[in-house]
Amino acid sequence: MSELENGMVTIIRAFHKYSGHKCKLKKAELKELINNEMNHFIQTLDQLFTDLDQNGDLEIDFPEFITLIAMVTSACHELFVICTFYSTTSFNWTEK
Ligand SMILES: [Ca+2]
Repeated sequence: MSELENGMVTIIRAFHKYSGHKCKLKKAELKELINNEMNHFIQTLDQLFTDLDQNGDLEIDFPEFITLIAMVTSACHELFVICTFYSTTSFNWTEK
């Protein structure tokens, strides 16, 4: 498998590691997943859980979970692009 395909499998495995056979994450399970697997990217949970739970069943199914992964990956990509830009230019933070 390619590196990208391996990444997709890793996301699926992480979801099922915490959701188990029911394929849905309760808030405590999502908190455990974030604390153990994404603690460098996500610090708060309460509002995030409400925003992710699109159907309001107080659980996070895989489509709702993959929305979280897409949002965090997109934010990381934007940060990566900004960091790459500033590390490859002679930008001076003290210039006005
Ligand atoms: Ca839900």
